[in-house]
Amino acid sequence: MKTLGEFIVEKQHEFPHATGELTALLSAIKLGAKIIHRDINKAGLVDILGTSGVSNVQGEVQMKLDLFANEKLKAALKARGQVAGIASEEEDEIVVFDGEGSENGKYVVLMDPLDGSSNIDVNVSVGTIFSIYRRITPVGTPVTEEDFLQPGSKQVAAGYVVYGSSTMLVYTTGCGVHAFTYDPSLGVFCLSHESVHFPESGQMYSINEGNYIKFPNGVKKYIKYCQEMDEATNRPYTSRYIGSLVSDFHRNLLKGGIYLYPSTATHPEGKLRLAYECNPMAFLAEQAGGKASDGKNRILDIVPQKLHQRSPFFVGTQSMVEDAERFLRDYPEEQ
Ligand code: AHM
Ligand code: MG
Repeated sequence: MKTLGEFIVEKQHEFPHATGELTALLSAIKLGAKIIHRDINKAGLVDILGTSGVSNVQGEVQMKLDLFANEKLKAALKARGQVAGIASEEEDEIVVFDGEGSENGKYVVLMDPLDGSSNIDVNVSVGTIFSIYRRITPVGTPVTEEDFLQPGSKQVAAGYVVYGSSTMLVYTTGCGVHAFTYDPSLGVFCLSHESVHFPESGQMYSINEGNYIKFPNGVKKYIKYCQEMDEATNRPYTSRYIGSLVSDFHRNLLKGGIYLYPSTATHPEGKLRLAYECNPMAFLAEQAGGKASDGKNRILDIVPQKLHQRSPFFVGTQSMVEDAERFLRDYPEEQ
């Protein structure tokens, strides 16, 4: 049995100038994940379910557990000196860490502390998503928004924790994707899936079909394609949608499939946030032999203009994402 801590230290040699700082940073995330795991598992027993009564910058009601997860992760990251600041789906602005030498941290972390929050109260899987960049501004000075508006291709590491039937942490540092299952009795994440790869082909599509009427033409046609009978391509595909990006992505990664959150008539930019959701998932997808796109462009090439920027999102098995892109090209909007 190999623990996450052991595995990360072992992998350090893949980075010729490694100083151990990224290792320490990942272990802060690991600690945050354990705390969130513990509290999610007793959420029904303590007064932590339900809404907090406040909204985040995007006007969405924040659940108490969202805020809790945000605070715990922030504290874990601040306690080590490697992180100079964070940006979070739950914070309006970037959070610049000050004091205790934080300005000497080389890294910034962008995170969605608890994604899929509408699922919390009904005991359905949720997840934590994180994305790590090397800062652009000089070490020793406070970080600025510029450090957080880097394209996803600059990520140093990214990953997620899925709090499902078991809790798993999945991460990449650009050398493959590795998954660790949490053993609560030991309090450690154990390596369970090394070098995870999307299967060559997939048979699952994940999309909120309730929004069908609002989808672009190409997406409507692609959904119909998924539902058609065709022996050669094993269609019709199976539809699976949890409404929790981390869980939907995780299932598709292991079984083969595509997750789609396109633009809609009411949300032309889609729903998911480029920095907190799309970029980390795109980095993982590519590292696992998959693909991530906004329908036209590679997600990791998009240069963000705003912190909370949204993007249409198509991610999963490479051939399936390419099919979806083709449908978007072939069936443009009627003028
Ligand atoms: P959140 O960050 O507010 O939780 O929203 C993101 C979630 C994703 O996890 C999920 O895939 C999607 O929103 C579901 O949206 P919808 O309910 O519109 O299908
Ligand atoms: Mg989210």
